[in-house]
Amino acid sequence: MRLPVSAEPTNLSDLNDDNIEVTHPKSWAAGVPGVLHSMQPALAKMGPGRSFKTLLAMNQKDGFDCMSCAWPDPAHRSSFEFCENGAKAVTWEATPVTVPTSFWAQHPLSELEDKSEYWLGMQGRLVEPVYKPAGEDSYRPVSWSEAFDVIAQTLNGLDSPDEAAFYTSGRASNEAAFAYQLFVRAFGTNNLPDCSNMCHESTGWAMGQTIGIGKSTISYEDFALADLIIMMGQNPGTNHPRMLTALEGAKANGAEIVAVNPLPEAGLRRYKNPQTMRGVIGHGTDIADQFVQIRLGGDMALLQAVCKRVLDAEAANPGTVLDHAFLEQHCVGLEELRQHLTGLDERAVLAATGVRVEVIDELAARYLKAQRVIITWAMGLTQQKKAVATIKEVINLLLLRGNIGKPGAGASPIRGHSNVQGDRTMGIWEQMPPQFLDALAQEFHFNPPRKHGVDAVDSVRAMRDGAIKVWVGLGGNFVGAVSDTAVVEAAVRRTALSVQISTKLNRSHVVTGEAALILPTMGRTEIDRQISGEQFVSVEDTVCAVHASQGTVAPVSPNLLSEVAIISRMARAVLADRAGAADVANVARVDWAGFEANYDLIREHISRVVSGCENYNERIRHDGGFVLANGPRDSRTFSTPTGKAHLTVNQLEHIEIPPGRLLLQTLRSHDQFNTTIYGNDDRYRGIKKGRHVVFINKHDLATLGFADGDFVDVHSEFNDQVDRVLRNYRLVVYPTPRGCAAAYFPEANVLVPLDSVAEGSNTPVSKAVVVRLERAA
Ligand SMILES: Nc1nc2c(c(=O)[nH]1)N[C@H]1C(S)=C(S)[C@@H](COP(=O)(O)OP(=O)(O)OC[C@H]3O[C@@H](n4cnc5c(=O)[nH]c(N)nc54)[C@H](O)[C@@H]3O)O[C@H]1N2
Ligand SMILES: Nc1nc2c(c(=O)[nH]1)N[C@H]1C(S)=C(S)[C@@H](COP(=O)(O)OP(=O)(O)OC[C@H]3O[C@@H](n4cnc5c(=O)[nH]c(N)nc54)[C@H](O)[C@@H]3O)O[C@H]1N2
Ligand SMILES: [Mo]
Repeated sequence: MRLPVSAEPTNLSDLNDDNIEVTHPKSWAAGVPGVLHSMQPALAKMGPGRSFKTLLAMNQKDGFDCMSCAWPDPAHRSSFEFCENGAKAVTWEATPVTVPTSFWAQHPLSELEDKSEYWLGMQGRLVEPVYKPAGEDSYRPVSWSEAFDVIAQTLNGLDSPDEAAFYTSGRASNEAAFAYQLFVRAFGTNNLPDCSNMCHESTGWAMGQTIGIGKSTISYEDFALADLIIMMGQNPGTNHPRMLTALEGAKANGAEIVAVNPLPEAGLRRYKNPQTMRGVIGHGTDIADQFVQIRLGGDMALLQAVCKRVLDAEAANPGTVLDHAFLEQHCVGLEELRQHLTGLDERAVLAATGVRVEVIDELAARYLKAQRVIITWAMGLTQQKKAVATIKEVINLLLLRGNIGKPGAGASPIRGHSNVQGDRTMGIWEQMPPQFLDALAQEFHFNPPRKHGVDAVDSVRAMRDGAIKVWVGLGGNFVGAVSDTAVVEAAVRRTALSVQISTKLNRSHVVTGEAALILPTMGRTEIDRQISGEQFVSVEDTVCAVHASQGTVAPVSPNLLSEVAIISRMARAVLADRAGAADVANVARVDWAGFEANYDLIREHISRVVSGCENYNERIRHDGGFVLANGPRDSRTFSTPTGKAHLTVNQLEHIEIPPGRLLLQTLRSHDQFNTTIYGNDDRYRGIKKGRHVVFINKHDLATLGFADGDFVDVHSEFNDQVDRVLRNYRLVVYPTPRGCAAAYFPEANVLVPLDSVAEGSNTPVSKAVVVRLERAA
């Protein structure tokens, strides 16, 4: 099929931050208006053929995996298994608009630097490799082989392989991720930071240390079997819209649902399912039976208070409340936890949570009544200073009544990027365990480095200090996504070379090293034809199900390479020159050209290296793929040092808000995917035509002497002398708890100090920034 290729980006004139419109927040999410709304731009730009080829193939067994989140597909899929935001993601990628060759000469970097993420993304798909030599202000088109030569020369000219870092964003397929980490480790470093460092890293540590695995202990079917689902720190109506269908199903089976969130998010309240008549014309389903409107960072206190009530109930009626058989056989630490919680300061709990005692009692009563409980969570829990400890409290609460490893119960982090979990399984981590490295060594006959690499925050520090000189990004937009924008921008500019493997332009292409390369790649919607025929890739969703994904539309340009092809060619170019070392020669001799020609060859290696992926090529071809083994879920096996699940004691702590200050969370609007801005509206929160807003409680407005609609400068306060500020933000009165404000990321990353990180996971504290408001000049 020949595609209509146009150089015309979207008209940007209707995006105007000076005319922000504010209406009432919505109380319901999704529904047919949402889906229809989302189809309009797709139909208009792609034409009906390309639209339907993508939208109808999304999440189908022979189609591609939607890249908008890691929510799983039900076994029985309707022909419409997609949501508004999935449709936006697909439309954004499958657009036939491309960046023309003339663009690069017309737009020097000094000009592109002032463009917004929205403008950059709207220029269209990248279709040719471009290079910005050191000292020049513009990119210019280069051939693929020139691009790989630049990378090989620069990497091989470094004093140590640890002077380079290789980032991964969670859209890379399992095949790309596996090939990438092999290349990086053969090159000689574990510097493999990834988006997960900024996302669910706290989850990985908390779950790993308590139950021996950093992944969800439930499967999709468990939602239908649960009788209580507690959703913490998550906005599914925008970020995991298909989850609402599972919640609706759970409710139909009698489950109760509790939402714990500072904001009354639309999807937590009512859901109109576009796939049912009730959703089309009816009132929809009321989702939450209880809404716990918690203060930012108050979850640890809430969870401890509920655990305490569970233990008190047991003390009042010994032998009837806790799951004694489970605790005795599978857990350690009960006595210490009991001791610790005896001294729980209830006043501290009320101060931290900001909720009334009856609200906590009600939640505890629901928990005690339920036989099968699922707790889900996302960024509201993970991006906190005490995130790891808080998630350990989630595990405590579940363990007390045996809610792990039985049907309809478990701990379920809801992951963000559609393959962020799979990338980890494939070895994208700066500190993969020795078993993985041993298997890699055995398979490829080389000595992978053992020294841990840098994560996201530490890689910024290393670039800032001149210790990392080359940055390679497999997807993503690190400059836009990580905290402390001014620091990361200066850090990246210090490097000798930055390389981005990308589908579309973003901030990481315009804030660069001295020299810079952009390598354009195919997206997941596109047909990936290689010498041996059409390829598929594989991905893992948030409940550990691994399945195939295959594009359905022609690539936007014949000049594009797949991610696997780019990585294979990069590996060949770089490793050939390093093959002096005998063990590197072994990896240089690996059939990289074969990897590119036929992804089955990569999967053969995966099946021998990655535990749980045995017979990968065969099992990935099963209808719907396969589910990875999971000790806690399948057999209540906990691979901790004791072989038991650990109840843990965590010291209660919450952030005191100094007088006259607010605690600010940074979150996503309905019109964005991370740093990708689809539009300037946040429909469910009632915001139109602008993103420069601060949501604030009406009492705080009065106390601080402001009015709704006032414009302010937002200064963050941290124990360093740096003034971090966002200028000219409109105050919007909003039902957020007192003392708790909110603004959109990525803009608000300016305010998040690099050194403000979660204890134990090094994740930026994006959900609790102390700020001061000043009237805008
Ligand atoms: N359409 C769309 N889908 C996406 C994404 C996207 O940007 N757009 N991003 C993807 C990615 S990578 C991820 S990680 C996920 C993110 O999914 P979410 O975690 O839902 O994303 P956020 O917008 O960060 O929302 C955080 C939620 O936590 C709440 N919260 C904040 N602080 C606290 C707290 O202290 N306690 C509690 N209990 N709640 C709190 C906020 O009010 C908000 O509802 O979504 C994925 N899916
Ligand atoms: N303040 C604050 N900061 C945050 C967060 C927050 O809540 N608050 N959330 C954090 C979280 S949860 C995450 S996951 C990170 C996200 O960090 P990243 O994953 O680095 O950022 P994205 O915005 O998802 O990356 C978008 C870019 O990926 C590229 N891309 C899209 N599809 C493909 C593809 O198929 N292949 C390739 N190679 N490239 C592709 C496009 O060029 C696009 O511009 O941000 C984190 N930063
Ligand atoms: Mo994420």
